[in-house]
Amino acid sequence: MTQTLNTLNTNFAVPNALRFTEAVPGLPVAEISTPLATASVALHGAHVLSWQPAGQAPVIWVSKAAIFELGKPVRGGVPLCWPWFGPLADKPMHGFVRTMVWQVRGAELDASGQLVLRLGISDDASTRALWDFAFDLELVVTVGSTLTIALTTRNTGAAPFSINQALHTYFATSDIHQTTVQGLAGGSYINKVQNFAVCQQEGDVVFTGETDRIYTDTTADSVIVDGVTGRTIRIAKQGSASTVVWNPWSEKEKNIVDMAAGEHRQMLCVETCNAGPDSISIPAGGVHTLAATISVE
Ligand code: TA6
Repeated sequence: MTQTLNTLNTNFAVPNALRFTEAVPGLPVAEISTPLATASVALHGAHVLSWQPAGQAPVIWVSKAAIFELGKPVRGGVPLCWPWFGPLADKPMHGFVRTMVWQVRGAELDASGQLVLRLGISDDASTRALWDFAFDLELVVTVGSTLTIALTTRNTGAAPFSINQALHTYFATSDIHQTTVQGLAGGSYINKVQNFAVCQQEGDVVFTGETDRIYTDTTADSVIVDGVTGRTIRIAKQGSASTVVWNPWSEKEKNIVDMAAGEHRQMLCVETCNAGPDSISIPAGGVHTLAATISVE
């Protein structure tokens, strides 16, 4: 059942902090504005589209060419990949929840003035056709001077299941050539641009070409350093054993219809995941939460 804009504003608007608008007709967006930060979250995909703590430049990147259309993923923000990551036979890339319309379950200001928004979905005939399990998913977005995104999976069926998942977060940066990622040194990664070869990370991650890597067996924080402004963005995580780092670079970018020319220079993805070999098994009745807390230092 789709929640209309009217219903959403009547039931969930928070005075001086949250109201619902539409990105395009039929695609509601929670617009959050508090003294701590502004943010927006589309109900389509439970997709965080922006977050800007007070006094900072935007932290999250969305393409100028992004497409806002029912059933199409948005290029940028924080797409949710679930219950698989990447391609799977003839099924939708990165799973099916990033193109579903989620329900708002609650919204409130907490004691420290953070806006807490709860969205959810559960299995239906369309999800059963792609993946035959009973589930409930809840995304809690906590918007303040930090941003926390927590995705809780509940197995509501009688059979166990396994998932891969990602908070596929696109970050804004001044110039990818002068951007590094700290926190992954010494770890190993699956290099998707070298035929899935397993490689070892030496030092910080630097970007000199197409980069598409699954860092496995890591629970460490990642820190993005913008070498132009000196700004650092820390991503701390929970319930996550892998981190994906992605930049399509100039050639791949040309094949991405919803990315404008040259935009790869101002973005990178550092994704809080359970990807590749890091799958999560959830028994009947079991629960798992994947979470990232993003802060600007
Ligand atoms: O997370 C990196 C990745 O899996 C890449 O391989 C790349 O294709 C990207 O996601 C974007 O996927 P999308 O389906 O959103 O175009």
